[in-house]
Amino acid sequence: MSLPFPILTAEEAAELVQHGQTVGFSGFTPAGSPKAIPAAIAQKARREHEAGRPFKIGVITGASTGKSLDGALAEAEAMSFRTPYQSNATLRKQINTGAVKFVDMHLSLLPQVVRYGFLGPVHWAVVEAADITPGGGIVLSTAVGAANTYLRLADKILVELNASHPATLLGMHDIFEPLDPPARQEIPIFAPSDRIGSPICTVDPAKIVGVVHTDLADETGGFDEATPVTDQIGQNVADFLVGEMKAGRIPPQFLPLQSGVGNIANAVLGALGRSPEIPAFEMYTEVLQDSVIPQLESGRCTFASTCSLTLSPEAMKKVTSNINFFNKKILMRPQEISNHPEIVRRLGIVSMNTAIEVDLGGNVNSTHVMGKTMMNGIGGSGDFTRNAYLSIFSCPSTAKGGKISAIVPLASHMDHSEHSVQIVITEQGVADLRGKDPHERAQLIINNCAHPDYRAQLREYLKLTKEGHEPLSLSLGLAMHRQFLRHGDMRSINWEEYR
Ligand code: 0RQ
Repeated sequence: MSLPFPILTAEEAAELVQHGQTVGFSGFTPAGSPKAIPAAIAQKARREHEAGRPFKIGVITGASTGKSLDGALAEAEAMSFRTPYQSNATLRKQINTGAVKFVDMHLSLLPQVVRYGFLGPVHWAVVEAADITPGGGIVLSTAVGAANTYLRLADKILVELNASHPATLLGMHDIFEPLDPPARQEIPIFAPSDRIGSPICTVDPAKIVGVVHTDLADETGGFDEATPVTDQIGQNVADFLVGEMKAGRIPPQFLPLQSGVGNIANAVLGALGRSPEIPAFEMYTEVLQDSVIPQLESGRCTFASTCSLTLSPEAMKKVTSNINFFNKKILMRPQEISNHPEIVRRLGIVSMNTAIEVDLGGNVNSTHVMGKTMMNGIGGSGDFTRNAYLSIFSCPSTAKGGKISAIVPLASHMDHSEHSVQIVITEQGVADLRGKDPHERAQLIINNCAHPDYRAQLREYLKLTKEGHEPLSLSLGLAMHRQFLRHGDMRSINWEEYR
């Protein structure tokens, strides 16, 4: 089918993007992110810099992206502003030196923040598509992210038509964008498989200024091999959920699951799939990782609503080679819907996210190492945690070979407060914080989740903080962090040194 749009090379498309403009890119994680155009924009930035001219753009995406987008643009020093989430090592460094301004945002909020105009105008939508019609119908590829909003709001559109994603992905997306207040109504999703929108994004064809043909696989990384620690965390989560079913707090047909990204999340889902006592389950989540694909095939997972298919090339091949099956099992939604608090609360989701550190009050830091160094961002973890039926945080009890305890007196940065965090799980065990006061919480977290190397010193801290509703010492709360920065190891702290 011939298209009425100019067919451009990636370089020609990049030439159109000007210094100082804001670009909304499709994708959510490396899945569905454009590749050729951002890489060409990075090349253009290098040329401009060599010619002594400034060239930086504002980059808004769905979540993290791949090496051709965040990687290439960061290496070319072509980004002035970035939101809402990232996971690229070069960009992370630039954020932490202040070279790139980064706004860490709840992913469900991003599309409305853009619509409300809080981030200024979006000059370009650059989206990856599996198919496009002459009338401006766009079949997105392996994610929706916030692409539907960028396509509608942007002044101009560039499309990467990627032959590596089959046009048969048509039907796997459900595009729905709420109206803004005061006209907003309910989002009519009552089960993870409910379809409420359109399988395509429809745009004014006059806004499409170019189509770039590509044939590039998503730049998704693999996972680290499971370790005894990650396996044990997964097992502890599965055992906890079985206990909740037996106690009648999870219904026999189970509740929809959300799971974060990364090694821990992948291991947890693997363990849930293997657990014979957990019935077949549905997912209402933002990221579908490799471990869910065999579970969809075997029927352990009966349906997955997601925002992206963050799959390795091998797992993606399984999906595309059996697309008729997976088209009935997977639905991709905009992040505004996949992460929407209204739906998370209504469906009674069991949320499972990963912490960097948890404090004795049950507050969770998901984003900043030693309180100041940005790791990735809050992502969707807050959207789900605050509204889940059961909100679980898991992490290994220690990091960096045992030199850092993930259980600390006071979180050095706070993303999820004690009011939202219900269950903490490490390889050591489970702290169920529901209905517990702050002193009970602290005892449970130390006894059940802290590594044995740290239990005695955490108990000493508690002894020093008996008074008050919260077990807090203003002078000692961050002493274990200071101990690490001073001595390279949080263990064997002498509390007197920090009084
Ligand atoms: O460092 O990479 O140098 O080895 O953090 O940690 O244990 O491999 O775990 O891959 O699951 O990532 C919280 C970062 C965990 C992630 C986080 C160091 C550790 C290692 C990675 P290395 P692991 P994971 C869905 C929902 C926030 C967003 C979210 C995350 C590296 O899960 O970004 O949940 N979550 N979104 O050594 C110093 C500590 C540490 C530490 C871990 N206490 N101190 N370093 N690390 N704990 C996603 C989206 O919304 C898109």
